[in-house]
Amino acid sequence: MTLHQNLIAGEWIGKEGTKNVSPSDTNDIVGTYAQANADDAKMAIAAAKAAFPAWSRSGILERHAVLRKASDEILARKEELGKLLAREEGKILPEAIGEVTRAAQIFDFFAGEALRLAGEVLPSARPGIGVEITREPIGVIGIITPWNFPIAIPAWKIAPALCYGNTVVFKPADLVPGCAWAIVDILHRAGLPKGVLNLVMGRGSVVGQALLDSPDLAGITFTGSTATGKRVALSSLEHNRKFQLEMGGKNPMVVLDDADLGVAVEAAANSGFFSTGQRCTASSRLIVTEGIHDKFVAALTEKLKSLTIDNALKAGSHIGPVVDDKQLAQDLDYIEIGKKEGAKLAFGGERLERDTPGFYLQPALFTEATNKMRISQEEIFGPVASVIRVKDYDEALSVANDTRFGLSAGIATTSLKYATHFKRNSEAGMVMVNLPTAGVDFHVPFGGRKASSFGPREQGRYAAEFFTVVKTAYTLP
Ligand code: UN1
Repeated sequence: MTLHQNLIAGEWIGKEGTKNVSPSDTNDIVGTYAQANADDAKMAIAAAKAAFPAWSRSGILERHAVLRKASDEILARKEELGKLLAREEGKILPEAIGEVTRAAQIFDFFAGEALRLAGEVLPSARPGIGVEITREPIGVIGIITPWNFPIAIPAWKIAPALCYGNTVVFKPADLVPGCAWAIVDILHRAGLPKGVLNLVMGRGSVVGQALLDSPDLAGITFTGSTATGKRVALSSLEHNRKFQLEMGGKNPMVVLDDADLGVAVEAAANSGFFSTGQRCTASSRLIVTEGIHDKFVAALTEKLKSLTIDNALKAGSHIGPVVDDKQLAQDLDYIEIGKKEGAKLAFGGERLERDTPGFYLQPALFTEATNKMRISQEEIFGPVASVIRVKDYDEALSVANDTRFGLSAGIATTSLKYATHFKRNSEAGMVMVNLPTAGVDFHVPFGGRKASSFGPREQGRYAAEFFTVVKTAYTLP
């Protein structure tokens, strides 16, 4: 099998590889991917550092052209890349193709942003003096991405980094090197000068740690667990560099008595279970008022019964497997914890056997949960959600906000009054009315509050906050 190598200073290098196994079928080897070591990471950082002066001064047309070309190729290959993504991560093919399309849209958006770089000119407080405010790239950026969005999250970090003139060392999650390799290959062939984008695939404890320990990174942008995010933060303070963190969620989905039942059930099923619940924007707390509670639980249970859990590549699958055996063990563990805590397992929660050997889990729905339970407070990251019964909107809002996280929050209601109040008073970075908590646009800010996020927002024009630094220049002509 071809060895997919790391890209360092414009050269594909690396001898030893590990096998990338599909969670839908553990006999399906997606590919062999080189494992970088700490020295490779250091070489990659040095290459990015050497490439920075020229790239930071490169013309906007050059940056535009590379990002545009990458977008075109990703879109042209969306079926093939979608299949690769579905095979290595386990989300179903239509979702995977959707994610690849999103990656293409992100590159397209930032290709355009390269042409729209702007600053401000202001009069000084002192007559005769001019003040200019400009944005400059920050330097070498370390990009550390998770396994659950193998192409979209790398895209939404790499595209703005390059657009604004930074150079990059990219460390994808060890479980999903395939899409990471493909996107780097595409950008490399699109004409990036050597060293501008470097790929170091490998273990977090080795390659990720080498990035954290480096004094030469100007910034690290990270999406992943809260525990690792904290380590990124502490090491960044040590090295005086910028950092941007997107971490966990425990997103609430409120369902009020006046909700359209069909809308509420669709939103809850999508939020809680699609993409196997493996999204930091997933909702695992369904906070439901008394009047609609029983109808909602019955309708959601019917919906869950109708879903097909099977191989990500199989036509008709609604939900693919859990990503690996470790995550499956964690999901099953939380299902046991929920039962012990006194929640009622109303549906699912069993491991499933399918034609191909994989990590299949029936979606699990708990009822009679309270917000104090561990299943309501800790991020599970699987197809497990609980219904928490509340008496009215006020209690729903207070339960929704009673969490250490604050990424996304949803409400299903036909009341303008409650929708408006919820948008204003939810302590989350993103609020969804009559929509799932997950599934975001590519051109608007993404991010959360409290323990979910740290630093400037990602995506859209707000991405400039992290990927550039502002300069204020005074001139006496
Ligand atoms: C989405 O819900 O469309 O890791 C995106 C995650 C998020 C991305 C969610 N950073 O799940």
